[in-house]
Amino acid sequence: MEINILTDQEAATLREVVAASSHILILGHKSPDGDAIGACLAWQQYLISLGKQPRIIVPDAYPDFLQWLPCSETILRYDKHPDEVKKLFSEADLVFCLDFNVSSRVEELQPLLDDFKGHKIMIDHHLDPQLADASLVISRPEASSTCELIFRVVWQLGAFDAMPRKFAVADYCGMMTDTGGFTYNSSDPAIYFIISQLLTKGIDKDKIYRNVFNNYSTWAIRLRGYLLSRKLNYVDDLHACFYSVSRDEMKRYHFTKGDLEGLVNEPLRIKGTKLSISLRQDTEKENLVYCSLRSVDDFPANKVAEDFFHGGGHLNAAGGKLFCSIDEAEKIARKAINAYSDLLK
Ligand SMILES: [Mn+2]
Repeated sequence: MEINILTDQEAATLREVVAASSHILILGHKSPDGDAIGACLAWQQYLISLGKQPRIIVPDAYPDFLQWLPCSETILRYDKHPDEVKKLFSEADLVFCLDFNVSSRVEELQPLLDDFKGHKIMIDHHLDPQLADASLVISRPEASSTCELIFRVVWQLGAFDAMPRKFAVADYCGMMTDTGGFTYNSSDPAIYFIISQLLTKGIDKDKIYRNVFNNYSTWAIRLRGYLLSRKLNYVDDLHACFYSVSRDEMKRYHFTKGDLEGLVNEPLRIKGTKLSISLRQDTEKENLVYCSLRSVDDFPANKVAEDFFHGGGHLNAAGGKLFCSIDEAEKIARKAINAYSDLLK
């Protein structure tokens, strides 16, 4: 089984740039998910093993269900500490961009990243990487997660034996969350070799699962139940559905970040479902709706996201945004489903 993914040239560049750098930043994307946070924390351990003192920076909050991760308290939020982050950027000589493919994915941090004159190295699994002036782009869209890539790189560089348990916890967490607990995009045998290696570090994978997936508040469970029970619009003959959640509804259920994570996958459990669309109003802006799409088999959720939701993504997992009311967004979702009726039937 092939674990190594870097060419000799790439491995050499990575080693050289890291060795020559003394102020290293690790950057995750806006609204960081388990893979982004896991990759940042795991990569931090790798760099620490080389004697570096990297800092992790993310644009904003990450969900409650990741806050138990070892060393997560070292993650610096730009929205809370803008001056400290600007100072770190001004001193840095190397920035790692993990789990995102374009600088716009760090949103308010984009100017700092774009203007950064030191080395930039991207490690990511999204399609179409675009990073101007990057010293190295390790882009593998076929990988299940960035955490899978982090493992492969660390393994190839011969550093895995030296990795502590917390490397394995963070890395496993990211691989697990990006595959829905190894229920999609997870048939590559190498994934299970990697897990077997991570387990040798003494991680409790069942506990990691519970920490992440069984961590809801009572309000969150009630909100999820309410949406499935009262808000799901299922188009029977097209095996497709959508639901929306408004600001007022989120307020009523004391919504906090992460409460609706993954809910868009739930309707796929209805027999025969091919497409599920979630529409979530922004908690502040009236005319901003976040859209999330999930599909199965070869139905292209990313095409629907491109055509109707100003977005894109993977074949079976895509997202986008609408700049309209939540009612208007529902109409657009219905229109999108009808437009794809030939493929959905
Ligand atoms: Mn990812």
